[in-house]
Amino acid sequence: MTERTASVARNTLETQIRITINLDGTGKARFDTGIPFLEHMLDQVARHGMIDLDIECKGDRHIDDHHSVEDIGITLGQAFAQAVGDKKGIRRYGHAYVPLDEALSRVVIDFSGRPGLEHQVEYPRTNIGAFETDLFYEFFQGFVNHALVSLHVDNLKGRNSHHIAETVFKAFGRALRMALELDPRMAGIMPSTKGSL
Ligand SMILES: [Mn+2]
Repeated sequence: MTERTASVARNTLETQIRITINLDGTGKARFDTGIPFLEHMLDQVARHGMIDLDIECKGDRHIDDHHSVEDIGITLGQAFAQAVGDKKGIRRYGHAYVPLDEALSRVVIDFSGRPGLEHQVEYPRTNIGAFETDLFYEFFQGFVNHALVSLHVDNLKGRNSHHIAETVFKAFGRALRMALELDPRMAGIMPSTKGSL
């Protein structure tokens, strides 16, 4: 099997980011972003997606975390698009429901080649620690635009914002894992009657 890995560097005046991923990893993660709650969430994606993630970000965090979080989403999306290659043999669609105590979220993803985000998540708190919860939307929008996926993120239940976020990111990891898994019956076959994705 060809390696499904990617290394992407993205540099702007606002952020300098380097990301290496392996879609067929063991869930190993290394982060150096200065944004601990985002790292806690991306750790869930690595572990539950069985994807190796190495993410470094130096950003203009003296302003706030907005540029860094959005640009990590963008760069991660670019890395996924590169690593997934021509998409032959993948399951293409993935979904997961993940609970954590009272919280329950559902994520559905399609490696469709078209960007689309439906994000229905309301956080009771504006902040989780120092992290601003409205930045989760910016992360997913950046990811979707560059991974070229349709992504539906729905929180179904929850009271605690930390729990809600964690169910969203664990479900995102599980849905990615399902969608990117190679289906032995689809070996070498494009999972679309259009012939390309
Ligand atoms: Mn936690």
